[in-house]
Amino acid sequence: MTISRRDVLIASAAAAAASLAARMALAELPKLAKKDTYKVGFAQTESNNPWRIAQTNSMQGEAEKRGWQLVYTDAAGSAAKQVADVNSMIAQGVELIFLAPREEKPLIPAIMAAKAAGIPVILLDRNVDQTLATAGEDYVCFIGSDFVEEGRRIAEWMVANANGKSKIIQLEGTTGSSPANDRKKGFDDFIAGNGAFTLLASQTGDFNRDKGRQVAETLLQAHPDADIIYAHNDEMAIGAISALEAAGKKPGTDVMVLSIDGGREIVQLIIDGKVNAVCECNPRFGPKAFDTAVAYANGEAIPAKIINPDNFYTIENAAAELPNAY
Ligand code: GYE
Repeated sequence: MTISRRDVLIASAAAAAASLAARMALAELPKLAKKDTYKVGFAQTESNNPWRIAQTNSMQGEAEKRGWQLVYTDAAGSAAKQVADVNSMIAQGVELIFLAPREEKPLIPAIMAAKAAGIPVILLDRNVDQTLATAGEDYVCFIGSDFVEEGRRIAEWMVANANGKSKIIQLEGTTGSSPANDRKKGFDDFIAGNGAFTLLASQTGDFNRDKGRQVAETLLQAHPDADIIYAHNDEMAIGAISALEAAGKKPGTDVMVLSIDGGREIVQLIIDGKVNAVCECNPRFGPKAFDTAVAYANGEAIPAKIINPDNFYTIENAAAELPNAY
């Protein structure tokens, strides 16, 4: 068979059209076919605390209830592993990926790889850098708490209940993660310009109990006059309580302890008088996450952000709410 110049022209025109179509498809969010069940992925970021375990249980329980196949990975606190986990889910042919991105920037390539492979992504609990990826275009939506609001609620309670306490140590979450950025912003913005309070130090404890303890220990040595500790999660708050007790101080009395997450352990610590106030961060994602995937398959308009409701715990309601805490 001979190939004419005309054949070559037709073939190259077809190839150009195909590559244009592929590029146009890239500009659009991948669709999800309407089906009864799906094979979906859940790329968890780490499993080193009760909040993560509650979230994973909620996702696995919902998948089981609906008879969906769930490919589960745990990045063990490494953004690089989480990118690899998403790539492996793509290779395994999942139809949708639920992603809890460890940090705002490093997970962008994973979102783009899923998009290029035609797999829609729903972000769970942590968001990504909004200048680098867009809801409705690169990923379907974000489902999670309003972290700025969580930090603001803690600051508001503190200002109303400080009783003369005023010198604050802040233990930040994982550097570069959206809850750490936003919980700091909500809190700092609320006290900015309020001359009664001083932020003595603000340092990361990586959302981790032992790192929280170590950082609190160092900061308490540098600032022995601190009388308020605000931790971005329960784990670091519990670590800080150990540091306070080791320094001979009474958490909850000598030093006000404030936290976010609201697991059963910290709610009990409110009852015990060692913690003063906790803004819950709701880890019960399963029903909403799966409902959102179905709504997306049905062609419904999905909002860019779906916000989970958060409880708030103090001595006023801790005993009554203990059974409801995760
Ligand atoms: O507060 C923390 C967890 O991203 C909202 O991450 C989540 C946070 C949560 O490891 O305990």
